Amino acid sequence: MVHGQPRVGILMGSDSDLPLMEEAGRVLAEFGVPYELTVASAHRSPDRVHAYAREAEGRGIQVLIAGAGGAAHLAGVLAAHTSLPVIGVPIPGPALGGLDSLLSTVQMPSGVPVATVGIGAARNAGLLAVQILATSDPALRDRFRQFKARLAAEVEAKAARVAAGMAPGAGRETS
Ligand code: RP5
Repeated sequence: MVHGQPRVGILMGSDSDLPLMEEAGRVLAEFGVPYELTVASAHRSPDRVHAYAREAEGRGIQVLIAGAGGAAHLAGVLAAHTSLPVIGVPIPGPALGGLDSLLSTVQMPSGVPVATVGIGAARNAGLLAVQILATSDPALRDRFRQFKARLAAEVEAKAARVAAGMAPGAGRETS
């Protein structure tokens, strides 16, 4: 956990979503971005969702990340009640593998967007939040550029291993 005024609010429909949604928090921590994390359900606790959305901006939150499964309306309801950018994470469930969550998160009406990442892609949600914050934070932008450079270097290393006929992962640093 990074100390300081939270800049990102991570919400999830149930504590059963926590193992996945914690990945978004881990990314934010990697970039030194303070965040808060809570449970609020669009259907089971609509008043809590409403209150959170109304108060978040005034508390200094700049981006919301919302993960929910099934009839996943959490991100959309938050977006209805705030002008903060909302990133939606469709949580995979047992019935339809997350397709239900994906469609109910992404198919927002015109005028009320939710930036929806892939099914279960909480890490990407964290990265997108970092990128949004980085548009007005040069130090964070530098850290994100370094992250992109590391990604590219990893691909170069993989290409070299493949060219050398090595098995996937062979020759990788272990630390
Ligand atoms: C959704 O229903 C939650 O976001 C969760 O993904 C799913 C199951 O919730 P629980 O029954 O585990 O509380 O609202």
